[in-house]
Parts: sequence; C-alpha cells; structure tokens
Amino acid sequence: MMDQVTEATRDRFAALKALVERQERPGRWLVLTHDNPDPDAVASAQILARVLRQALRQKVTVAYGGIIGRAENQEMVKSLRLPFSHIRNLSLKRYRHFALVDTQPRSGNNQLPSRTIADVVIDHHPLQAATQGGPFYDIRPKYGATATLLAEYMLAAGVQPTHALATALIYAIRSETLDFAREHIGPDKAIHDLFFPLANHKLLARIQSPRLPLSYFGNLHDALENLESVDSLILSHLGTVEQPDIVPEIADLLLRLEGKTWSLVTGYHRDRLYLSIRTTNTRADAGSLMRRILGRRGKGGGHGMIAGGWIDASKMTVPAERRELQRKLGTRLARELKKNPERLARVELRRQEE
Ligand SMILES: [Mn+2]
Repeated sequence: MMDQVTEATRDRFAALKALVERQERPGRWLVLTHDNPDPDAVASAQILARVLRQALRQKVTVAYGGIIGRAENQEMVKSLRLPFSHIRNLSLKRYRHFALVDTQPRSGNNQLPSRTIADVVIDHHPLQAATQGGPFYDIRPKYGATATLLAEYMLAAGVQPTHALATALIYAIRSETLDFAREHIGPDKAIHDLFFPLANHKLLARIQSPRLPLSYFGNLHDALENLESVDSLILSHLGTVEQPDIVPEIADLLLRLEGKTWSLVTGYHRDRLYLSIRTTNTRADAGSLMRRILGRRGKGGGHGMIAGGWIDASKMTVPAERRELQRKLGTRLARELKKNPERLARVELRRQEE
C-alpha cells in the first residue's frame, strides 16, 4: 500500500510527526472542518483525527460549525457513527492545538477564532495568505478531494482505516469529484481504488440515496418556479432555506439542463445570502469569478468548476431589498460571463397552451 503515497506526502507526514513530537506543552487537539461540512470535510477530519490518535498518540476531538445540511451528509455521519461535535457544545479553552481541514484560516467559512493560529492546515483550495503564518500547512489544489490527501497521510503513517473511515473516504471522493467527472482527478482515483474493497457497500448505498425531508422538495419546487436564463447561463433565486447546502445541490442539478454550461443559485439562511456557481467548463476559474461577484461584501472561493460564497444580509430586513441583492448578483455574473444581463429572462417549464 505504501507505493500509493507520493514522496511529497511522505515528507509532509514526517514534518507533521516532528511538529507533534516537539510540542513542549502537549494537550488536546481540535480538528475543525469548514462550516456546513460536506462529505470531503467530514472524511478529511475523521481521517486526520485517526492519524493523530493512532500514529501520534494524541487526544483529539473533531468538530464543525453551521449545520450538516444535506440528507446524504446526515446519513453519512449517522450510519457510519462518526464522532462529530458541534463547536457550540465545546469549550475552546480545553484545546491546545488546532487543525483545519478542507478550509483555511480566515476564509470566512470556519469557526477557528481569528486570532488563533492553526497548528495544522490541510486543504485543496488555493493557498491563502493567512495560512502561511502557521507552523504546518499542506495545500494541494491538484487534489480533487482533501480526503484523498489525508488518506495518503494515513498510509504514510502506517495506520489502517476502519471500515467506516474507508466508506467515508469513498463517498467523499465520489461526491467531491462527481464520480470523477469534475476537476482533474489527480491521485484521487488511485486512492479510491485502493480503499474501495474496505468500504461497507451496503452503507455506501444507503448514504447515496437517503430519505429526503419534505422541505427538500419545497425548495426544489421554488427553484424550478424561479428559473432565469440567458444563453448558456441558468440561474435561480430561492427565498429562505432551512439549510444552506440546498443551494449548491440545486446548482448542481440545474447544470444538467441541456444547453447550459453555467449555473448560479442563491438563497437566504439566517443572516446570510448563500451563493453557488457551477460550470461544465473544465478551464474555468469559478472561484475567482465568485470573489469578483461578491466584491468586498462577502466571502467565498472555490475550485475551477465549483464555487461557493456568502454575503452578510443581517441588515437587510425588507424582502424587496433582499430580492434586489439577488437580482444584482445574477446580473453581475451574466456580465462577467459576457452575456447581456438585459436578456436574462424567466424560463417556463411548460410550453404555453395555444
Ligand atoms: Mn473539498
């Protein structure tokens, strides 16, 4: 199994081991994912925790902020019995060391306090300036999933995965790469194939097609009623959603509409407007497009073909004002894609009766 580990990972694991071993004041670790964790974040955090515990003899808690939104992700945590605490139930004073996975310091999508230095950051999003101030980081945008990178650490550490972890890893890689359709898959396929025999296939199937709450169908209904399009761009603005992950989920779905190569979905949850951009264009840079659209009002980023972000809407209480913000963002994206925003028009799902 060791030959699946790249030299880079072997070196980085040795550096991580050295960092842990030279700790002057050992203490508990808190491994944090990004808020509203997706399968890649969940699997990455669980694998890092196992490496820290098994290979480096550390005490570790794994936590997240926001909510575990998608039914698939809830099923993943539940049926694989993954220990995963909400940060609001923890006292940060109890932790001496902090690790971030699938996210980076000050990216606006995790609960690491802004003055706390992360001891360890492992991610596949583009390197952020704040990350470089920490003692250990491993940022590899060539990886389709952060969990793939963590699986390499596990191999380098000589730690065996549990069946639950192998199952989590397989689901993370598949969902993050859309079954290898999205992004350059890099080493993801090799790790997927190596760990696939160890996964629990019955649980994997259950995670992939979970029961769905009625609210899911309600949001989907709203999205389909509010479709707008210009050329190859399709978009939809949702009102208030029960959980923010429905926004990227619908953006993925809309991208499957024939003739469309870009999708944008927005929706309000609590004090924020969430946005997701998707494209089928393999040479696109959706992440920087997202940052241009958000300007200084929001936070966001992504990879080549997917991007997410949010804007603080706590001061926007009037519904008309909230809708106007959504409309503006749609216009801005159309313009960035060199499409005439004045030609953005409603999409009717049924042909008009004669
Ligand atoms: Mn990821």
